[in-house]
Amino acid sequence: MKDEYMKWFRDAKYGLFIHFGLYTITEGEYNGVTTPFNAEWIMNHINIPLEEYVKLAGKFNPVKFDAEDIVLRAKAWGMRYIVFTAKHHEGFALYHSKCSPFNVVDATPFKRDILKELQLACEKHKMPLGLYYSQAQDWHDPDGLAYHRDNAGKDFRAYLERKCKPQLRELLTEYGDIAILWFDTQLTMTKEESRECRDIVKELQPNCIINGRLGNFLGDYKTTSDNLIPLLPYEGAWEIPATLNNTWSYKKADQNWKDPNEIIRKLIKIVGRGGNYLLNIGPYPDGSIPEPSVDILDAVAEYVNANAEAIFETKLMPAFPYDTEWFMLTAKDYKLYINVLQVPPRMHIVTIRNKIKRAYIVHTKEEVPFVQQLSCENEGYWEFELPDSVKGKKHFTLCVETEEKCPIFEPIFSNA
Ligand code: FHN
Repeated sequence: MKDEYMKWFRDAKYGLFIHFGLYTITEGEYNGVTTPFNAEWIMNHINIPLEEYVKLAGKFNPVKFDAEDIVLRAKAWGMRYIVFTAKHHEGFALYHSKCSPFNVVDATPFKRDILKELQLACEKHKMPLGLYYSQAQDWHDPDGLAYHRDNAGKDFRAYLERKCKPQLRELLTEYGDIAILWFDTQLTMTKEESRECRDIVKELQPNCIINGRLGNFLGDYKTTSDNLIPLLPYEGAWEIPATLNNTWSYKKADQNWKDPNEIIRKLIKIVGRGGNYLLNIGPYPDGSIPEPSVDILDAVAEYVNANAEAIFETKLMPAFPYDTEWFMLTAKDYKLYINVLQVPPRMHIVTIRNKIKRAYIVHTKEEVPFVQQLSCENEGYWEFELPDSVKGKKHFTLCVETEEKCPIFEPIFSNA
């Protein structure tokens, strides 16, 4: 297959995004002002002058940052890859960059190469590591772009040559195998400029996957808008970056955490439509993970780990014709998974024509008796007799093995 190097990504389905930088230590507040927007944008949004902002580096000392703990947690949460902010729009490198002293080793009392620690922990535990890199925006470099600002007098080419391209080379030569280069906010980058970034990645690590936000349609897969799930199944690899509250880096004022059930629902919806869910944490200034994030991801993990076969290595399938509240479907060859999100009074599905071979509860492997017939409206109709073990359960998954390779749904409206 032409894009065989992407297979692991398409199968992975669920990843951990980590936003960590100097912005983290503000917790979304600076000199008594709370930013109204994402905390990692605080410099831009509340106009912190650069000479003030760089002083944050002197306070950056996340002594509780524990790369191995994060990787092990991600594994326990069922996640299959990590994407870490090597450099966000603020311009600060979370690794020991030789081409800019504005980095975690040279500019902070912490002096540890956070990315190196994460790389080693990921290698030890076989966790693919992706790097977020803000390729166009850089609020520290005089020629880096900034959204909401006049960039007219800047020499973007100079920034590309002086910082962006050399840093990409560092990241791709000094930190082992990089699974994904996760670019973000192309702004006015030309096709040629995006192409130059792509070429560096592919020259140094041909199997490194590039996300769609490189811009100019030069990525290897589509990155959707933040937190936006496509309505329909989408062919080709895609991924949605998403938050657990309303910000990416930690923000004290944002305690609007999502319910684990909502995350489970979104995960299944995304997977059923053929995508990956890249779910974010923003560590505290001391480097530890906020308890609410841990609580949510622990709760989601119970579902993910018990029903892993219905989530991972699944494949794109046609849209089910009804908007179902109580279940969502995922599929593999010859298998349809009915991910039950709210136990219905009667477990039945219409508009489905496949022939059932057997049905079982995924987490217990119990066989489930079924009836397969035509409904009184002459539609394909399945009904299942649920075992006592799932009665009263919030979520569970039923696997239906079918004679046919793919699900066959009937259209609701047809002239035939
Ligand atoms: O501006 C960034 C934002 O801070 C965050 O990193 C997200 C993650 O997808 N990307 C940009 C906005 O889309």
